[in-house]
Amino acid sequence: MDRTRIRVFFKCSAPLIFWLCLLSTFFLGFFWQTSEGHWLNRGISILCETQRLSRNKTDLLDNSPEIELPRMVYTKAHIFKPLRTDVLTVTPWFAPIVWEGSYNLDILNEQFRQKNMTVGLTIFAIKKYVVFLQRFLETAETYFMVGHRVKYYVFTDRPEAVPNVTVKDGREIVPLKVQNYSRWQEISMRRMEIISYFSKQRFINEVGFLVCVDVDMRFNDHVGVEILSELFDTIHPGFYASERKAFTYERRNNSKAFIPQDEGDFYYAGGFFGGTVDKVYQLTKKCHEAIMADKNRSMEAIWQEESHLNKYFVYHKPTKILSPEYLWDNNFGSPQFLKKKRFLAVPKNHAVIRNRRNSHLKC
Ligand code: 4GW
Ligand code: MN
Repeated sequence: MDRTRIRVFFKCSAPLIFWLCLLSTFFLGFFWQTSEGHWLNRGISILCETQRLSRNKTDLLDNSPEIELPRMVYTKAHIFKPLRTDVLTVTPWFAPIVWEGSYNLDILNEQFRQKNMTVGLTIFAIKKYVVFLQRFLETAETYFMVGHRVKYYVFTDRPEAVPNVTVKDGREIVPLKVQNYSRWQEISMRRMEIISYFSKQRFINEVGFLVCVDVDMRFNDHVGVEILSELFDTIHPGFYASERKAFTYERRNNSKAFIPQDEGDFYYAGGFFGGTVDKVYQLTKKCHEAIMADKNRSMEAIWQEESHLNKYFVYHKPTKILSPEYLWDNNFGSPQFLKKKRFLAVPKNHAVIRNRRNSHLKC
């Protein structure tokens, strides 16, 4: 009797049980898919994430380019024979200071060649300063980054006045039109804004390093890959031996360029700095912002963008420093320690070209 009852019960409810099972499987599946908070689900996604991350890192390890030097024969360095004994060749934060005789160019050239990079050189030739272009570019072809790829970015308000200098294979002159400003201080300072803008828009896709220099200059000796590093600047030829108090930093404390008397390492020149595109972008952007902040309070730093650059370097130490060999002016003579004058100021006919500052020429 009981058995038949049970059989009848099952016969009647079997379809119901069947549908119930089907429905619950469906709902379980649905919640499994959607509930991010489910502990099992969370566990699985964490597992996937770590696997994905570690796979990316392994890819990086496997694909990072190897720089391997060929057999090279050269005089080895010697612990008790410093390459230069007369000048400082490293800063207390371990940045090299580049002097003639302190580096092996063959090693550096080979390492750079294997990186397969192009160097961008930015110059500004606004208004009358286009007259400096011909000699600048010709001497750069003889001395600047010889054997490597170079893009000369020439910012000018007169692209038609950029001379047609023939350049070697792998090198190119790129005129870029910019507006001119009526005040020379503005022309000088706006370089920061323009370099930061173009770094983001263009340079980052075209070159590995940027070198940003004045145009009223000529190359007079080798300037090569020994200068390249993440962030570099040149010691100003007027202040290489000066004490801090003699540096012409901005000393008014309401300017963004203000540097207190007891801070600062060197007086850096605004006419020769550079680095990787990202580092030059950060530097020029920050200097431009500081210049604009000053402008909004009707201030202008004593040496315009050079003052802001010096401020930046107090708190963002350069990774390499160029000796005054890389930015010299014959008005400072020919001191013993200066083995080469690689990049020289072209004397300006101030009456014709400009009517400006000479007070840097004190030493
Ligand atoms: C005064 O009349 C002027 S004009 C001061 C700078 C002028 C100027 C500067 C200019 O008319 N056009 C121009 O392109 N520049 C750029 O700014 C040029 O690249 C130049 O090398 C740079 C800095 O000016 P500068 O070489 O005359 O500055 P210092 O004397 O510090 O080297
Ligand atoms: Mn200059």
